[in-house]
Amino acid sequence: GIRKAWWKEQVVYQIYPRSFKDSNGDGMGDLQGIIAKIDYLDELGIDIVWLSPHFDSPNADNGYDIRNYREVMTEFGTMADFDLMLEKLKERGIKLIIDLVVNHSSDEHAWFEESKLSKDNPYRDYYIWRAEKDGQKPNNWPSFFGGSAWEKDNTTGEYYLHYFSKKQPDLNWENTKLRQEVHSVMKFWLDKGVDGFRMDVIPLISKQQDFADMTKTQLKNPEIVYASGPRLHEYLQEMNSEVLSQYDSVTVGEAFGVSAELMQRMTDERRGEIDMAFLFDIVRIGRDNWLQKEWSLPELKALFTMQSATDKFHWPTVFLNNHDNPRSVSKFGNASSKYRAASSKLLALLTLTQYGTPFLYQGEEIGMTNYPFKSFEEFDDIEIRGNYGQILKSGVQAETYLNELNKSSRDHSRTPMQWTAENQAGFTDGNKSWLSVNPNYTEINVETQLGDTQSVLHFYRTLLKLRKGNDDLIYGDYFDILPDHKEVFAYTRTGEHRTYLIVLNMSEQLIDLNLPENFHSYDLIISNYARKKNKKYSVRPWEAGLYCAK
Ligand code: ISL
Ligand code: CA
Repeated sequence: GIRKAWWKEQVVYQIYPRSFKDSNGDGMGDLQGIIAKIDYLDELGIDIVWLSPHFDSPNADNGYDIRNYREVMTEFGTMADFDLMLEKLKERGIKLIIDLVVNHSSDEHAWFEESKLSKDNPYRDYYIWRAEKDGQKPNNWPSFFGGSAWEKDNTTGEYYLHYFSKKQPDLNWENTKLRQEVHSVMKFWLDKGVDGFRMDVIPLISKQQDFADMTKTQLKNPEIVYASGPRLHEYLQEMNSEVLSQYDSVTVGEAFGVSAELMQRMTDERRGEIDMAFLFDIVRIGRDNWLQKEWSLPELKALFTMQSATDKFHWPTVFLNNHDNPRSVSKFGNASSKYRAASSKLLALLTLTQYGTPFLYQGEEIGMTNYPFKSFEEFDDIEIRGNYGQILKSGVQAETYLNELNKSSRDHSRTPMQWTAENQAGFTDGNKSWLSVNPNYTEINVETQLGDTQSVLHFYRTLLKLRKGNDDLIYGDYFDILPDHKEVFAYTRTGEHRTYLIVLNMSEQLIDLNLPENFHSYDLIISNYARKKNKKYSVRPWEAGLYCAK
């Protein structure tokens, strides 16, 4: 059977620190704000916090551009605040994993300041420099944040590589000294008691050394070329043997650009690389770069079946939301006032009864929705600012692009956490936040839901309690019983002691389900509707039910 592990049984909650809670009224979230909310996290019942980057950064990409790996971003507080937060979390038995962003650093990192000084500087090879070629850039590789992946630096007249913004130069993992620096940073935080890492775009760290131009087809999804470097497994195995294997830690890699096969290799426990990975096929279903196309429920179900049909050496992650994707209730549920609560609960049941480690995102537990952006100026995201000009120059109408951004922009999930119906949703005591609060905070906020046993928040708490220590739900075999149904997602989890049936109507229709006779004897455990018992399973709009065989 599968090898049991704490990180396979527990639920992770992602905190985006700048938008979680502001403690000093400057409109920017901070670590003291997180400390103030640890009781809330404890009562919610999550087990692990994944903290998005808290390190010193000029914030070109909201902290995913690190200037000092051993210091806390001044806007977020001090190292003493970090230590206190870690101590308080541990007191409650809550683990902490932090964000390891080592495919690139900030261009303001001391290493880069040195590296760009001269071609023979000892830090030159910490980054990837190439000379001009026939008056051109070294090749046609693109940046994800617009334009070329090469930026010319006038001091030496050479170009440096940056897959993301030019303020995020890629680190050169070919350089053993650089790899040792990364290992040392990892030990610094693990020795403080951190429980592991989420590894930012980790498949991109090995570069194709021929730096050949990409073909037109490759240019459509450059991440596929970037994620197929020759030494990725070697670097991960070295990181594991040099660092991770010496701690009881967990690692989850952002499997950006990798195929399911490559992901399987990276997370095969026999290979000693990383424990888990985020595949984006589910959370980005229907996405074609910035376009959000239609998708069908059978397509979504097939992805869940694929990732759970794994052997005992692998373990998937389950998530519908993070800081790079729109709000799950707006993408997968129904954000209308009529069905928002019901569909948020349905997504809670889906996420917390699927096969794999669930990752919740701040605000998902109260059903926060996308933000009504009215103009490009309202967006903060460097990915939009960097690409906007190119996209409009390519002939895309401004309102078309704005309409698409209102479906898929990363900023939807970055608006401040909604704590109360008061000023700035109780996120800050100040009179403005770094990114505007969603105007629906008066109806959707923690405080309103805390006292309401029918709230989304209460539903998450109940499910988290029900799931804790329930090996049948956690390790039970997964089986989709209606893979072709267009509106209903119904599956079983069969453990050693109990079989559970989960029935989710992901539509606004009332549907008569002809479930196999044997399911009619199942007991209802929890539903998002006050259900009357009846012979057939007629499921109401966005109805979600968890049943258990006697
Ligand atoms: O798909 C994407 C690129 O178009 C983005 O969602 C994102 O850049 C990608 O998933 C990688 O994300 C990670 O690395 C980025 C950072 O901006 C993201 O916030 C981080 O999650 C660069 O560090
Ligand atoms: Ca603050």
